[in-house]
Amino acid sequence: QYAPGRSVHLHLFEWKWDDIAEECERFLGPNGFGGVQISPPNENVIMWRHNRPWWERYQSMSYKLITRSGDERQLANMIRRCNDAGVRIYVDAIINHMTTEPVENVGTAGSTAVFNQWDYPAVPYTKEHFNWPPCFIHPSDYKNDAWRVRNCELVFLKDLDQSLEHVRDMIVNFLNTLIDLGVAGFRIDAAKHMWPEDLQIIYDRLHNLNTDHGFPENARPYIYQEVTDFGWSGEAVSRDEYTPLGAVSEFRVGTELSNCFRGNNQLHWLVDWGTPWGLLESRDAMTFIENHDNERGHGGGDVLTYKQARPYKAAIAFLLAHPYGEPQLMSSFDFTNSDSGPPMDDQGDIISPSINPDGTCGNGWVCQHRWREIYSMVAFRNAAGSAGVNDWWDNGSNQIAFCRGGNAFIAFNNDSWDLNETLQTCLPAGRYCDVISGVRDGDFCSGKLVTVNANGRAQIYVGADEFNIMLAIHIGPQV
Ligand code: LM2
Repeated sequence: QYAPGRSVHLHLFEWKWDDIAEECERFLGPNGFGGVQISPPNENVIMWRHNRPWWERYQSMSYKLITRSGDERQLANMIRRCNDAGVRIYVDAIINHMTTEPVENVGTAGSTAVFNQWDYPAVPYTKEHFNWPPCFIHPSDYKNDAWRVRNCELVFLKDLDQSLEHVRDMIVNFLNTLIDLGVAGFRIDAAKHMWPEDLQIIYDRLHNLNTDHGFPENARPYIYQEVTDFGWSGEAVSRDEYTPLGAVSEFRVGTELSNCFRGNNQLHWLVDWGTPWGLLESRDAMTFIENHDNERGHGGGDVLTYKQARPYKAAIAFLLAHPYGEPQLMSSFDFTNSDSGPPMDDQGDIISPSINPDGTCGNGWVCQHRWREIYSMVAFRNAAGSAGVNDWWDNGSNQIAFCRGGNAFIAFNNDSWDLNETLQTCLPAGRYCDVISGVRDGDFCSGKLVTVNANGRAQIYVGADEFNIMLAIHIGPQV
């Protein structure tokens, strides 16, 4: 559901609605980003006991639209402003469960609950709306028992029974309220812990997207479901059970590309990146290097993050340069403790990111999306459009290059010796500015200049010890 010419979305993890609105207008819209995934907008339990961890937002108290990110008015305003800037909003939807916090008992909208009675009056949910009797998911269930994965509690969170009409109604009302406010779709949190047939009924009852926000008539929400399935032998719940309903988060992408760009698997094998690697069909796959969980070691998966910037940027560049999948980027706050929440003051209020003179973020925010190598590759993907991969070249080791139709060309060098070759770039003859090593300012290029001759060929150089391992050029607007 992107606006025309856009192709990448970005998780602005724990950002406030007012800050997202500003970021859409001043950066994301002008730089061609297609969408933003926001943190859960519904009321969660406040957990001072753990110093307000990021994960309190995965403990729903009600569907009231009030959180640390802002209230309903701010949410609505942000969605309007982002849509006007050409940037769609996708909501992280927590519909599998409710909070289980046993000590603290006040939510971000002021609601209370009686957890040991399964009583959430602000929804309302009572005991009969949960899977009963309660049971807990054991690690072995993920291999042996799909029923328990779906009907027992995920980390003791109170497990809703989505086969019940009342539960479906509450969830559908919540999601339709957001659609009417102008969102373009949903990340379905913990989808593997719910039955596909129940989710199908919920999805079928969702409204069409709001035409007042620029969506075409009869447009359906884009739904991507979080299903961790690494294809290890004997997963009880398979990603393939969810592809008939919507897209699925393809966790293998981050694992495989992290492995490649760490130097543990040769880049030339990427010549057949996609289903031959055991990945989902491209149209079913929501792809990413890291998400908010595995970035900090929650939920398994050993992936590259902003903390290993050089190989991380290369993995992101490949993710965005290759046509496989619907890519999502992560924008993080800096952390050392995997439980710590976003930058906040003594009241627990989130501190906004500041913007440094060079365009990067301060106040504890990493803002990978403002790193040149990353936002430049967003423009690259937009320029490449729907073209496939052509003119693949490799040296049989860790130097690779390919074109996207006649619009875009990229080369990577993950070997310990220089890449210095005359390669087919597929671009019209001309002088191009490498968008990885610099920016173009009028006629001036602050990075490498690449001269493409009448045959589309150019001398490509990526030294083994350079700051980045890739070089990228494309037609159309460069940033
Ligand atoms: C998800 N996808 O399926 C989210 O991506 C993930 O971030 C969520 O876990 C999880 N499912 C539930 O929505 C996070 C976090 C957990 C945390 C839960 C609930 O990774 O560590 O669990 O949110 O806040 C925490 C404690 C855990 C405790 C639980 C319940 O870490 O030890 O279990 O709360 O109190 C007793």
